[in-house]
Amino acid sequence: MNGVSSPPARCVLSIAFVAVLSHPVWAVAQDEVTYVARDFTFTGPDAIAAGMVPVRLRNEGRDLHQIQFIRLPTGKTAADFTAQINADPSRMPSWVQRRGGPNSVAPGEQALAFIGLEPGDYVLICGIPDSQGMPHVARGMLKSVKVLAGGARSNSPPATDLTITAVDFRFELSGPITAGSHIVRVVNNGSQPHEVVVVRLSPDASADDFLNAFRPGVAVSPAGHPVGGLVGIDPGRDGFFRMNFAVGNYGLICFLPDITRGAPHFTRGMMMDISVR
Ligand SMILES: [Cu+2]
Repeated sequence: MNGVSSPPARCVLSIAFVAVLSHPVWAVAQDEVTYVARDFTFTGPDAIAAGMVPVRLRNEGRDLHQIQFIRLPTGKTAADFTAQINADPSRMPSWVQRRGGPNSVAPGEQALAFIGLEPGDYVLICGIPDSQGMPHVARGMLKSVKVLAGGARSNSPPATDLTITAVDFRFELSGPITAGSHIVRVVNNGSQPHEVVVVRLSPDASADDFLNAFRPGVAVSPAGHPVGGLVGIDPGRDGFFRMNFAVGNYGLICFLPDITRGAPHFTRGMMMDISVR
């Protein structure tokens, strides 16, 4: 620009400089992102580069926690989301776009999920109920995050050797699960959002026993305890979670509410007993 030293150009430059300084400075996470859950907050990056994002959740609280990534559609804000949750904590706004996340992480534990995030405005929430049945998001467990285009992150999915397919209303496995660490792909081929909660069952207990013994806010029952999984994804989407399976019995459960009836999907049969060898 050959007019840099002329007064009008200098004026333009200084306005631009002020605009940059007054804009929030994002540290955009390009690699694995880690969020810490406490009762009842999330701390972690405010901005993430778009692509296939490895998301780690470290639970430093005393209750089970998850991160549900929710993409806000154009025209909706985190304040709109909060207003609707405050008005009716029992259901999510119909316009949320569920993008998954690490599920059901016990106190002192951590978990890793891989989810595809396109650019946009998001809220991270925990939908797990407290002992009064109130989802943690209604107690303030929500964080606004921006996903930004133009980063160096790839869209390549992680290598996986096991797929759980969710349909309305059951799970299908691509094959038997062997003991050891796996990256599990979850595909939603249904018409509603679905999640996978993995439960480590006590010897001789079934997923049904776990659900009969389940009480909100109590992570461990005589029948078993949740050990991970993938939070809700919309129909047609997939996501991944890492799980170290031991020999024994596990249950897969979807707790998401039916879109019309409101009852959890497991009441319509969306649970599965599996045996790891
Ligand atoms: Cu479901």
